[in-house]
Amino acid sequence: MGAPLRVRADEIGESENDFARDVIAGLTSRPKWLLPKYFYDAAGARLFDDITLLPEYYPTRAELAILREHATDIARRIPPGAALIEFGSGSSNKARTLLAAAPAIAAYVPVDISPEMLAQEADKVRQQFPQLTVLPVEADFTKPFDLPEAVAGMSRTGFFPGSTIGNFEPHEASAFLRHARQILGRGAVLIIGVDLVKDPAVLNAAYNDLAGVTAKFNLNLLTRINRELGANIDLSAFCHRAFYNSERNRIEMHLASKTRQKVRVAGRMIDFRAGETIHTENSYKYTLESFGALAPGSGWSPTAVWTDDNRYFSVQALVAQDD
Ligand code: AVI
Repeated sequence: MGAPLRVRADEIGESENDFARDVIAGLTSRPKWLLPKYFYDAAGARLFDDITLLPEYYPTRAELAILREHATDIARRIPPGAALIEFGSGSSNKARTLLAAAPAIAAYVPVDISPEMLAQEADKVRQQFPQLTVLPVEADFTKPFDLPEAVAGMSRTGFFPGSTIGNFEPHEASAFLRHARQILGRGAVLIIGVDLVKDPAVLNAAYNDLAGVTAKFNLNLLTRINRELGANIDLSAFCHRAFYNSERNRIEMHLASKTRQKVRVAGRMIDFRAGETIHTENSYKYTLESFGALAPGSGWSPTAVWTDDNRYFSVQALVAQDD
């Protein structure tokens, strides 16, 4: 593989412009939209951590239960001496659960866009596993990035928990799987968390928690736009809306304008009709069959599936198809 990733100062400037460009593109479209990757500024990342602890938000608990209960079986799918590459590592909780069950893993490569989170979580992993080589890579995992030189000769196992794949449109999910196949190379394994279709009441509750944390997480996107793009959006004039769209097997999150209003964002005036929404996120839910059909068309062969007792969530092992 290539040289270790280096971030250039002009790339940092570029990403700020990306934010302005994407927000203007989304708010001047009909229907209006914003990209969910922008939820995760420092406050958004903290709110997401709070979401994972909510009684209604089952995915994190269900996935951790699967990783714990089937740890030995999952670890058996990972070749000895492999490097574990985590896409969008965030909190290292799940990786540490997997690493504890798979002592033959030689290196852990968390890939994340937030340098603070990377450094903090890498330290936790080093403390718990002093023998393990930990090689953090600061990068947007959805774009091409170089793996550290040190893992060049190792077999690679990707780790993509949390059903983050569900936040991609199906064609993007397929493109991501191909991209992961490309980065991980021949003979790779991918351990991926995939949230499952279930009773809409369970899904609707998970994204409309009684404590209002998901609403804060959604509205924080407007706070970020105000702060970073010199906007004047009145947060009290918008409300959180989340619902399960059963035709498309996805939770949709929106921010709804309570009134007819105009806001200024990066020097532009944006009009809202009363009730008009900004579509901020989709969270796709798969059946075992629908994910089982997506993977083979995207460079991977499914080899094992584990679920929790409720069959709310799945962890799946895929192996790379040969070129
Ligand atoms: C990160 N992602 C998998 C979460 C989800 O469930 O789609 C993001 C989230 N949005 C609202 N609550 C949680």
